[in-house]
Amino acid sequence: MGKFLGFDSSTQSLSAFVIDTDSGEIILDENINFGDDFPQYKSQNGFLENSDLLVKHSDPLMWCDALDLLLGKIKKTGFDLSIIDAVSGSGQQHGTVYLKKQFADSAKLDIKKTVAESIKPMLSRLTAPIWMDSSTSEECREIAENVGGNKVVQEKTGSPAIERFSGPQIRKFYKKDPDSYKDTGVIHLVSSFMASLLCGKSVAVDYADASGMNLLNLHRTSWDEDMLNATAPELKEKLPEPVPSNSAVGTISEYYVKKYGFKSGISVYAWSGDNPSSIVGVGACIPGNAVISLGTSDTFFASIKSSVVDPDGYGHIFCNPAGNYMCLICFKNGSLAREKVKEQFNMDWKTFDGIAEIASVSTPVKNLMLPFYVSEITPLIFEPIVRYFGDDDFISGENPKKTVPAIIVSQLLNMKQHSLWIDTKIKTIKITGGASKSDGICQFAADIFQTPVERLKVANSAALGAAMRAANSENNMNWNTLAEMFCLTGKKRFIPNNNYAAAFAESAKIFSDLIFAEKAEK
Ligand code: XUL
Repeated sequence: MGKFLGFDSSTQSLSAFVIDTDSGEIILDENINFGDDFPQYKSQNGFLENSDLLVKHSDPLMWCDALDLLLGKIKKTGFDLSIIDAVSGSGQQHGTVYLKKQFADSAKLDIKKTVAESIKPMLSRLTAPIWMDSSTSEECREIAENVGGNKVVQEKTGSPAIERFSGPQIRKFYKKDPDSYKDTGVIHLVSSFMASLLCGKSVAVDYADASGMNLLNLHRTSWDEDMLNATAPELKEKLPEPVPSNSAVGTISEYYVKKYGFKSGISVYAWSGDNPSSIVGVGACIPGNAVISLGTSDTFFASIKSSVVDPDGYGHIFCNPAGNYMCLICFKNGSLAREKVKEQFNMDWKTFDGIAEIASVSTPVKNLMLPFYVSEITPLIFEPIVRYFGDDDFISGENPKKTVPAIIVSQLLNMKQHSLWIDTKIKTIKITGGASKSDGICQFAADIFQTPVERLKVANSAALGAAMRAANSENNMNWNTLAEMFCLTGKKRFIPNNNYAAAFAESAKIFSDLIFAEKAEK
């Protein structure tokens, strides 16, 4: 029993949760936002502007500064960080940070400097490609070819070669800038980079987040020699060791003890990806529940026993931090696309949600959109496409009462159609993330999936999951006990309206045909 800190280093913010496993309460919930708090990094949505819309990079020094800013903010509130017994965290998946050998040998932080000032001279690449980057199609083709095709990549790593995954990103860097690649001593994921910053040394990466690299052999949970060779030379020497998610990877560095008052010697447990941490944070690490997480990206994931793969290659299999596997499908046009509609009609979220709620309880929505305001991962689309299909007063693009329901329904139909390959029976959908606050979205999800939807009380399930993972790793606390304590769902359960089943099944088919036609045209 004790107090456990979980961080979440996401695309747009860094947050921290502290859970108290004696009282069953969340005793700290703080965050900072990159866009608002760091105008100097010119990253309003957490990434740098680039004239090539397929390229999305962030400045890793912003993540370093974020640690100082968030911990300083927590200290200022009077919260006593010396009560923390163990720490873990979650990071946006797939992003890679490139550091010189000096970091691999000793990433000691200087107490007289900020974290960013200590780390700056150790970077071998100034920016970090993140999960939103889709600029590596050529490298994906080359990697697949090098190992005998995408079926082999998928069989070994749980996914075909995917643009945003770390392996293709590493290959692109090696090809474009071989000298800096050579100068790189260690390549970290966002999760293992942030854990390293806490420990003041280069630490291991957990199996779950390592599964999103196209480099880990899922069956052996070790780096796959063929994948390494297909990606870049001498890569094995540059990668952290993959370890089980409950491994202690170090202890908190003196920097944080002296500066922010942490207790000396507490364990830092392996950080994981945000989605693997979320599966724990929503209490769904045991098969039977699927999760819809509505954040910068929308994701659909579930805990599964076998490593069955998606024949269309959109879904991924990752190691599950709680054991066995999880499947995941990621949609890039998540909240950023919903936000575009909100901005188009100059409305606030309350109005957006109000329209969604009214629409969700009237007739089933038939108007559809191709709602890809930015390039999309699922389905793979490289240029924005926004098209309307349905009533005249919807196609005009001037009717918010029709556009809001249409984007929500179309996004959920896209999710439904791309999750049909999952062979585990789903009894309940747990919904989390900022947009899950909308009753309309929850009801539409229940009707489209024809499955009851439960809304999690805590919206940031990645930070909560990270804190729960720290508690499980430190004290061997049972997942069910932790879930009963912290993964509470709201009183309201969203029950599917059976009368809408046929209409939404028909819309799902039409939506798939629209995508097929669009892709055939390209
Ligand atoms: C998952 C993915 C995104 C990021 C967002 O594969 O790319 O969900 O993890 O942080």
